[in-house]
Amino acid sequence: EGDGGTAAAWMATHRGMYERATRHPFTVSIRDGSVDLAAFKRWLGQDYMFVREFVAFLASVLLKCCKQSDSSDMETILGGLASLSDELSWFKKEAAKWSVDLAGISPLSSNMEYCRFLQSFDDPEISYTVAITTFWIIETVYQDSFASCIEEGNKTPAELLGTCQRWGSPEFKQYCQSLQRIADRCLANAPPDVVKNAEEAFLRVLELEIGFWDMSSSQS
Ligand code: HMH
Repeated sequence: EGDGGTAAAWMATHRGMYERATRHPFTVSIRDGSVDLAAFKRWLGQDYMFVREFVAFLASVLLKCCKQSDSSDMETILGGLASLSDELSWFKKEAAKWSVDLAGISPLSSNMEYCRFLQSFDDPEISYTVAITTFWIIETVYQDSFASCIEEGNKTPAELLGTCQRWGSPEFKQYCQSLQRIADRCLANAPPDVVKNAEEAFLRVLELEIGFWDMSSSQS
């Protein structure tokens, strides 16, 4: 599973960056139980705003997919888009539980930077291959990060387990693996310049994810 494809090859080539994104001090602190709850609440509010922008990004990926026509990827992407509806409800419920006022939040600069990157995919010139690869790695960083918080030996605080299970569950992992198969197939058929752009987008996501965790851990 996931072996032999371009996606797995990039995760290996860029191992250092990948691990900085998926074993960040913020998620490591969740796993070892030392997490600062103010930081967690900051993450929650900022990620709610991010996910709203992510809905629009996914709509742009879906549109590119539909225009490609010759693929059965549509159902996977549409399923992902549909599940964001539930995710937004979850954020509202979780915010209420932590007394985070979602209406009063403004995006911090790393979040705005990430959202601008997502908005850049509205450009019809950006290919489906680059967009689906970007989508795959965005989801995978969360999957890997939160799965590590529920691995054996974790000391994750009980009140954070629900959050970790949302992205750390076996179902979410399977979904990420479906996205990886789609990305690998697209990359295998793409011309070299498109593959290069996809790799750049892959690295940019890792950088933006690290910035997002940094922003959550410490107000800057
Ligand atoms: C910043 N990256 C960020 N937020 C998310 N919710 C995901 C990835 C995964 O959906």
